[in-house]
Amino acid sequence: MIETKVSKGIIRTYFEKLENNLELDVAIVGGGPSGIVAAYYLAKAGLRVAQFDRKLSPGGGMWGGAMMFNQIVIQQEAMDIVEEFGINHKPFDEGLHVMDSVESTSALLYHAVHAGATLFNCYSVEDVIFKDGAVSGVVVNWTPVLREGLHVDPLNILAKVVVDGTGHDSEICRTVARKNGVRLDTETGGVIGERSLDVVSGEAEVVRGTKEVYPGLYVCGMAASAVSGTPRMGPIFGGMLMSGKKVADEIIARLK
Ligand code: 48F
Repeated sequence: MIETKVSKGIIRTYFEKLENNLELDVAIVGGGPSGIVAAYYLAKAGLRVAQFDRKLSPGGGMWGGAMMFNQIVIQQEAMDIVEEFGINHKPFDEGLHVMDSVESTSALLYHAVHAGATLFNCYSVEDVIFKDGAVSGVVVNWTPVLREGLHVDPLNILAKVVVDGTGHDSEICRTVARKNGVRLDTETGGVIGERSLDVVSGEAEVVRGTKEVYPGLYVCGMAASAVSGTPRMGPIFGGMLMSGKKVADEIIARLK
């Protein structure tokens, strides 16, 4: 019967997909622009990478442009990444380009999955696996389970490295520091917290702060700004794309 064939098709292939992603090279937490760019380059390099986003529609803060005006700005420095993803763009002012935020977000998502990254939406990463003094995977649960406050245990997924791409809250770095009493590679040893807006310094510092902050734990995007205490930058997205590429390059150099 076609009715149950549809159900079987979904159930069998979904659980096959989940089982194939229980032991990863890289687990990326957060499906914002920096994490998606990282997933794309990591998958393209042949690594087994899965990305987890708690929302139904990953893409983070890129869909809405600024104040829901669905355009974004990217500086010249990051345009090679925009070209790699085939996103339409228009020069706007010296060194600045504008693009449609919906086209941009969907292009990043499409190319990451098409390159071989697996995207799990509606998954919240509620903890990490912490073994022998290193971050070694993620602990995931359904977002609705956590929203409803249901007492349901999560599932465990091993990964050689974990990337915190959770945006402004840098949830994974906070959890690792708080639960395990360890020092991160920051000035204070903890998550310093994001500073107020400064576009030039924010864009430069987010890329600089993209690094391994604890054995097995990397940070990218706004989470990197929050962890190292550098300024936010608003709806200019070049730094996010470059941060995603940098974290991928560092992990590829380590794992390949
Ligand atoms: O914040 P977000 O878009 O990440 P980003 O790559 O980009 C930041 C920009 O969008 C913008 C900006 C730069 O111009 O200021 O804000 O740093 O997306 C983060 C994603 O992580 C998901 C969340 O749903 C969002 O889509 N996320 C956060 N915490 C968790 C999570 C978690 N614990 N488990 C799963 N997903």
